[in-house]
Amino acid sequence: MTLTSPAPLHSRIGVLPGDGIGPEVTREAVRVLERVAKHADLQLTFTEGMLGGCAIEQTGTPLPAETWELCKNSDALLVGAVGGEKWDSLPAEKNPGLGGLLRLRRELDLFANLRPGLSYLPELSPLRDVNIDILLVREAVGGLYFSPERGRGVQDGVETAWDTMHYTAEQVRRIGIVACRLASERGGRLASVDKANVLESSKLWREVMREVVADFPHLEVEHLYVDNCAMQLVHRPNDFDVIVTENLFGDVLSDEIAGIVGSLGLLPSGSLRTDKFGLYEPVHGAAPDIAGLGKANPSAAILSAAMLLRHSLDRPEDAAVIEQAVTTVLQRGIRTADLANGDIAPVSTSAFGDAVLAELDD
Ligand code: GGG
Repeated sequence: MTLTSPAPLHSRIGVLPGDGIGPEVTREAVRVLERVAKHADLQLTFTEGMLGGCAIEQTGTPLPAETWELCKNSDALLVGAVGGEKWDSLPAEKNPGLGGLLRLRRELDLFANLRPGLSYLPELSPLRDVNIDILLVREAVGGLYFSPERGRGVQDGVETAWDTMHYTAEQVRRIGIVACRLASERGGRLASVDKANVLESSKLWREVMREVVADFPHLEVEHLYVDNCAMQLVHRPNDFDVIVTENLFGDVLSDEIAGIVGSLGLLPSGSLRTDKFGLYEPVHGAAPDIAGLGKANPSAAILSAAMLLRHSLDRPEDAAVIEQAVTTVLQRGIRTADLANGDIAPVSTSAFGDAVLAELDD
């Protein structure tokens, strides 16, 4: 995303660690930011707030008023993960995801969710000859996740539940423009993904995307159905550069990209709007089954912190230093449990963070 004004000397980072493994991976990301700030003479203040299930336990709501205040008074947000089985059956507004994280994205209008999938170490991929550098641009405040009509009930005597995929032309246009600009700054290739042979919302998506790409004639553009895209990603992953798609399709395809890269623990994300403010979080969820065991891979959280520096604080060089440190640590064979194999004993979440800090000090 193009930045227009210089970064302030002092930046306020709101930290919302959330649930499950969220706190342990966020801790490593904050340590890395503190270290970079020290080396780069950057003033960062970190203020912690509650989001998700932990907030429900303490205050009865997933997004308490104090967290809102913190978000409004921050230059960028660093989020861990939210959710857990315990809260899954709560109604939408009380749910850690919909009532917490997704509400935050929606009300802050963070419509452009950037999910970079990079082969930091090609040998980690389960596929052969893979070296991908894909940027998935996910529309993040519309679609099925935010159905104006959703519900559950008995209709004609039958238990029924329904969600509706809803998009305005303007919602498609603005994410399309972001994706075209990013593709122009990168490899010049764009795949727009929909299901225009079936869904009305996708027919609109394709029509609007055709108009948007007409203003970027230098781009090589393909329009793909989401099922075909899922297959092509496995078949010819190296051919993709920027992929733009709607909310749910983007969530599914980014997990597929994580699988191609080698682990969900390697995919960071940033949710942006048209100013510099952004929310940065790993693509992975709260993983309650491994919470507190020191098994979580903090790479995605650390790489999200790098995205924060690049997109919200206008510090691309510092971001690149972090990305290089994570790559070097992985290359040196230091791996958390998700990436270790028979030959490599896994290190803990904090030991991986220590190794990244050591690289930053080098
Ligand atoms: N860090 C990502 C996270 O916490 N995910 C849980 C969640 O509710 N995600 C919704 C989504 O991004 O689709």
